[in-house]
Order: sequence, then C-alpha cells, then structure tokens
Amino acid sequence: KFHWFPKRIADLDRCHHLVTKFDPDLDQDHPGFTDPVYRQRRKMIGDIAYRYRHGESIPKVEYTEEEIGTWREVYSTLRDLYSTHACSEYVEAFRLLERHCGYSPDNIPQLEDVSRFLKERTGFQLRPVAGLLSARDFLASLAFRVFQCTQYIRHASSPMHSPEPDCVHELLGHVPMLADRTFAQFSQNLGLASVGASDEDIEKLSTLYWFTVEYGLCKQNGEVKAYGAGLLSSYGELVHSLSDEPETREFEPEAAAVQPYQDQTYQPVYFVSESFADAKEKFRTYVAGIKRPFSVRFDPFTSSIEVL
Ligand code: H2B
Ligand code: FE
Repeated sequence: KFHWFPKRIADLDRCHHLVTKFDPDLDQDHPGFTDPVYRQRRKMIGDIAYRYRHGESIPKVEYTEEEIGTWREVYSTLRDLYSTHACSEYVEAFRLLERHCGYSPDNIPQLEDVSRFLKERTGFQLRPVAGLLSARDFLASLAFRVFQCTQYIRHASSPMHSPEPDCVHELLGHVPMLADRTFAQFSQNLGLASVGASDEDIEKLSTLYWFTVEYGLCKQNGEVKAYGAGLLSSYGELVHSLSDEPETREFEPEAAAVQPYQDQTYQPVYFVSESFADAKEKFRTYVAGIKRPFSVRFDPFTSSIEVL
C-alpha cells in the first residue's frame, strides 16, 4: 500500500537509485561531457560507492594534483567569506574540521576521517554515493543519520560551479552543519518524515530540503547569515544571497514546501529562519499534518526504524 523503505541502517545498501539529470556521460552542458579522462576518473571513484556496504570503512581516494588544485581554488576563495557570511554554527565547526579533520587548502579531506569526526559530534555518518541520488533514497538515509556523500570532484575547467553534487559541495557545504546538534536533529526529522511517504509528499519534503538545508538563511544577533550548503559551497551565490538583490521571506514550511525553485541559476527567493530551534519547531508542526497510515520512531540503540 505504501512505498518500501529501509527499516534497518544496513538496508541503506538498497537505497542507491541515481538520477541521471546532471550526469557527465549524458548531460551535454556538464563541463566534463567532452573529457573522457575526467569521465573515466569520476566513474572509478563512483565504483567505490557501488561496491560499498554499510559498516565498511570508506576507502580513501588518492587525489591528483589537478584535483587538489581545483579544491584549493574553491577553498581559499570561500574561506575568506565564512567569517562574515556563514552562521556561527558553521564557523565553529569549520574551525574544528581544520584542526582535526585535514581541512586545508592543500588537502581534500577523506570521507572516512570526516565520517568518524561527525559520528563523535552528532552521531551522523557518511556513506559514499556515486552521484545525484533520488530524493526518496536520499531523504531516507537522513532518517538514520546517514549522509550520502559524493567522493569525486568537479571538472577543473569550472572550479566555482558544478551542476551535480561533488565532494566540494558535500565537504564545504554540508559537513560543517551536520556537526551541529540541532541541525543534525532537524535533518533526521526531515528523513523520518519521508519514509513511506507518497510521491507528492516526497516532492514537498524535497522542496523544503531545498529551501532549508541547501539554501537556508537564518538570523543571528540581528544579522542574516547563511546555513544552506548550496550557498556555503558557492562563492557567487553566497554573496548574492546576502545582497539586496534576492527576495527574502520568513521561513514557513507550508509556503517553502510548494515554492517553485530552480537549479540552473541563483535563487530569486530565500527563506530566513529565526533560528534552527525555531525551524525545527515549525517543521514539527508541518509534519504532523502529513498523512501516512502509520507512524515511525527511530531506535538509536539498534539504528532502526520502528513502525507504529
Ligand atoms: N543526492 C546527492 N548525492 N546529494 C545530494 O545533496 C542530494 C541528492 N540531494 N539527491 C537531494 C537529492 C535533494 O536535492 C532533495 C532531497 O531532493
Ligand atoms: Fe547538497
């Protein structure tokens, strides 16, 4: 009657359905489309994810000089903006990642090291994924405090932009926020709301994810700061989002869940939360209105979902 969903954390081995929208083998606008060497390399790193099973440690990738060069360019450009543009939770976590996790302009951090760091901070862990995952599979993994993370890096010709998620986006955008307890709980709640949901509700939760986890802004000490990963991993959009150009609206889940969005250029509209705690509270009310013929509870002792 409703969609299959993972009940145990190891079931995430079956949540690997990719969306080919921005795949460099198929998308003519992908900067790597005409570069067979890049496509080969991306496939090789993607194969790590296909072979990966829950519980294994994530194999390390030895990145090439060219790949590290791409990382360095984005890293050093963005780093200067964080103190003024990123929320305090991000800045704090970023400092810890530099101290303990190999974050530096000259090193692409290894997913295994980052995963271990997050697990200690908030119980989140990473698992490798080969590309853009279906919204249903992606959200389901959040229910288990698992973040599916790409390991390949964008094409060297376009260091400031990638049409698909890559490790720059994951490591600079998502990871620091997942080190915050309230944000981690919010992410898991989004995941738990998604399991077994109808296609329409998955679409709404995806859109909510888009306007919060990817492009969210929040107020801190009377100023607006960024917490969305799509902003914190894009120099251009991070500047744009806090300028006078875009429209900003107070975060309301009902409105954000149906707001049309686009993945080709900067967002024309952003939603601003009072705080994460406030976003989490409003989201709770929103979720209560989603109809499912059952309810779920996460059992942290067994990392499994109980269906009630
Ligand atoms: N897949 C991957 N690999 N990374 C993401 O950040 C991601 C995804 N985001 N699939 C999802 C979709 C998001 O856009 C929502 C849930 O639709
Ligand atoms: Fe993302």
